[in-house]
Amino acid sequence: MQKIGFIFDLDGVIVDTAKYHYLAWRKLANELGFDFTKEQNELFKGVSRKRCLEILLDIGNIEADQEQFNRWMVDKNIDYLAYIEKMDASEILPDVPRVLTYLKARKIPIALGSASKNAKPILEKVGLLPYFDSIVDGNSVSKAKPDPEVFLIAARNLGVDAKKCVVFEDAVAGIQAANKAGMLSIGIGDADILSEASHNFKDFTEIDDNFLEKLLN
Ligand code: B16
Ligand code: MG
Repeated sequence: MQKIGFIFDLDGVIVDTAKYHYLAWRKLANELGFDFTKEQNELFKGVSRKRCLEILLDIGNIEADQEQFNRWMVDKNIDYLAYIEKMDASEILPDVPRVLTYLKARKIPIALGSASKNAKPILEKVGLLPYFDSIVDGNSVSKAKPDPEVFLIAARNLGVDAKKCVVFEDAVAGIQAANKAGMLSIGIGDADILSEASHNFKDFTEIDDNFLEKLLN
């Protein structure tokens, strides 16, 4: 039987860092003289930092040269880092450790496939780093989701055929990336928004051992 690999997105799947991204982007928007709503923040899920700033500046109708653009990217990240500095295990989303422990006990290779350049320090902060055999994040990819690159690199690092990988994702772009990679996509969150996923769950509390067992077989 061919080996199976599991790939987890980070923000919105393992931890809810979207709220911290939101606060940091809203601060920048306010400094630039406009508001940034929680609804608008939905557009930022799974999207690279650079693309987020482009969308934010579009919302505020603001133009910037490259130097200014880069400075705002740095400013936003400094504010975001101040939030994640205070993170601990209490911020892990429900039942994520149960699923990771289940897979680890069966020696299933596990990777992270995230757009974030801050993925490793976040996993360290919440104490989940030891579960991961490979971390593929915003520092390791040249193309953002919905391009499948992040998940294909993760599969290669795990030594698992892409078609034998299962991906947990909370963003539409992430589900599309997993589908393009030929992997089994599992949407975590709103099933109407993530309708392109092969399976949908509100969160990991809905994923029981029977379902995991079926995936492994
Ligand atoms: P950073 P994921 C994504 O992480 C977030 O969903 C997205 O909102 C964020 O802009 C992106 O990471 C980049 O994050 O600024 O930390 O590099 O969902 O792919 O784990
Ligand atoms: Mg995400």
